[in-house]
Amino acid sequence: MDFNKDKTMDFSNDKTTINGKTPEERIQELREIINYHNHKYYVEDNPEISDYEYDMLLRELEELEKENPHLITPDSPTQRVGGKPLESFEKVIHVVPMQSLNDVFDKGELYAFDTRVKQALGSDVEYVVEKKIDGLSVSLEYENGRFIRGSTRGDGIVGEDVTLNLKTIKSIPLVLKESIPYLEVRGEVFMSKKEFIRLNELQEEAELPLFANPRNAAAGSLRQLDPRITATRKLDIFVFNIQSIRGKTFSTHSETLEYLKHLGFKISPSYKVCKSIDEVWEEIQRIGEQRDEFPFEIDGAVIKVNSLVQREILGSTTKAPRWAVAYKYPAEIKETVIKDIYVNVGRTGVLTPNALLEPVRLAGSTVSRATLHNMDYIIEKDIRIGDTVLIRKAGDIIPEVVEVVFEKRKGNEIKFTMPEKCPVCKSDVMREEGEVAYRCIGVDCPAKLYRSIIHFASRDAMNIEGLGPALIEALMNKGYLKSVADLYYLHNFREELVKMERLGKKSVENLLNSIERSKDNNIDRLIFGFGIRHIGLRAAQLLSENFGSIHELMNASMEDIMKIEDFGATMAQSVILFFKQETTREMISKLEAAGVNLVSKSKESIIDDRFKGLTFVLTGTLSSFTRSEASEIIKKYGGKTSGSVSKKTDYVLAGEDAGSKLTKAQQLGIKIISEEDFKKMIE
Ligand code: 0OX
Repeated sequence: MDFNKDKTMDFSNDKTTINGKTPEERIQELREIINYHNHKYYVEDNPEISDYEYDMLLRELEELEKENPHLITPDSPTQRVGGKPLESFEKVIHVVPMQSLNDVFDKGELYAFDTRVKQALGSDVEYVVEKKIDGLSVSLEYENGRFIRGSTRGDGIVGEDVTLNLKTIKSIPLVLKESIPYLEVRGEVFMSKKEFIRLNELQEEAELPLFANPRNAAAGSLRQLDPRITATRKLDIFVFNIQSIRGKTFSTHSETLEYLKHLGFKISPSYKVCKSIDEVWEEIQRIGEQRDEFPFEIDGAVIKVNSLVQREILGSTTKAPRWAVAYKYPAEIKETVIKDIYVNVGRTGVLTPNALLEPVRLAGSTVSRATLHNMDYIIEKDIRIGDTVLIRKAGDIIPEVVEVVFEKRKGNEIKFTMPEKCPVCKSDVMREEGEVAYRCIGVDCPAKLYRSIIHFASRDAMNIEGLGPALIEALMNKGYLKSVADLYYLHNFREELVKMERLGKKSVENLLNSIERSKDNNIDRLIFGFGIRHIGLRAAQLLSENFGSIHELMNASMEDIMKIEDFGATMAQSVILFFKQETTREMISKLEAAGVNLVSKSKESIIDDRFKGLTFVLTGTLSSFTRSEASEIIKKYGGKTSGSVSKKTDYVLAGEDAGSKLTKAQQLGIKIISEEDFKKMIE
């Protein structure tokens, strides 16, 4: 291809020209040249010019477009990364549903599929075998040969408009070789193994959470609200189906793939047309043997009937086509020896036992560690240090110990016991009744802080929307959160937050607004949010009702707290202990300085104190108000409510179908009032 970068000014007429071409003509020419080299590099993997020469062409185009902004079109190669970050993705309804595939897991199931197909057709059949790329399915739409919209599969019927992000993928042509009126194609966006490793290295350096596998990384990258972030991720695509086309007809699937290739797409890599199911099986085995060498991950092979007429006859169920299946390869299993067992403290404080292994090659990588899940798993499988075991990759990524090869046991293997102290902070390790997991109970353990923040932000506590576990982890890793009080200082990092993974400007604003709103919560939410042992929602409400403020509560004595109905010594002790801690006091000072409300609102809203010192128990169904409305009224008149009847109860307000509480009140001789009596009392 010949391209001329020299600009010579032609003053023979009024119009500035470049080598005799108008800017418009040169822009058009440059776009064609760039698209040609783009295709050579990103689709064919066979570049003809150096990166430098390519960059020079792009720069010339950029400059010309800058001088002539009216000539910029959305399909210009300069417009791949552009636009402002989105606030959210628009919904897209798939006119042609994006179906999923039925799976087959062995040779028998594959041959059964072939039998079904042949029976339905009453004739012989040809298949196409493709690699099943492990990424995420997208639809690309073109009008008159120009890329107009791209969307995710979603549930197959409704997906999300990710056009701007898809435009950053260089192997997606923005302009097709032929200007056909309409085309919708389906393909798989993926991240290569190499790019996945590079991305996780960067994530690690930035102390951000790692992606579990290339598919998650591709999905996370495509669902970025800011296309500039997607552009840095170097995603790729293979296209494998025409969903809809106007102005063209075909008779086989392989013909459609060749046509898509001709249009400029990167199609299903080295697909194979097979004349028989035996040939299909051979191809499946060949792919299985070679899968580790592919530069991308696959999660199977796809077998499709080649004839489009036969596909029509076979049709589809509501979920999947009858003319295609996905073959899923069994997970590879290897034998190795457990050299040691060590414990990881997860972000939720859970201790997970792991096996240190004699290194072994497994499904494309050298494996030297495997998860043992939990103590119950170790006991059930009788796994010991020194055992020869079978391992496999669970979900093809994290290796796990499957079972012990008991024939190889020598008798000197060592049983494993869970440590009594946390290996991170040396606090006690506990196992709650009914729980499988062992947890660290250390207050200062980073794992514990993470848990406290999740609880503090939860709906029944401070109700901070948009602050999920993954974000909390990322904020802790960045050092922005060292205590719950730091939440109220997050606004100081606004700029940094906007740049973080999965956080756009809009979501940062929403988060900061939600944090700001939470400052005004009543203190019952705050007390519950502190996560004091033995203090649940109801106890937190009672503390809020009985003490005017956090400061009053902080200075209360055991006796003061035990005066509260339903409060025993254990609960009171726990509250005292919590507020005695230096760390608690520091946190409260920080909350106060940030403007978090520390005053009880129920105290503020008392109308008059006609019920002062009186405790009510509500039972049965009331007709004029709900129980919580009645409870609110009692509080407004200075009274208290309790959940159970005792000698300390002054009144039992009994509605319809009152049960055991009424009986107890009668036994204890407590005054029982009807709804009518209560109404008179509050007149
Ligand atoms: C893949 C892949 C996925 C098209 C219509 C029904 C099944 N992940 O590589 N799906 C399909 O086919 C769809 N082919 C593929 N190669």
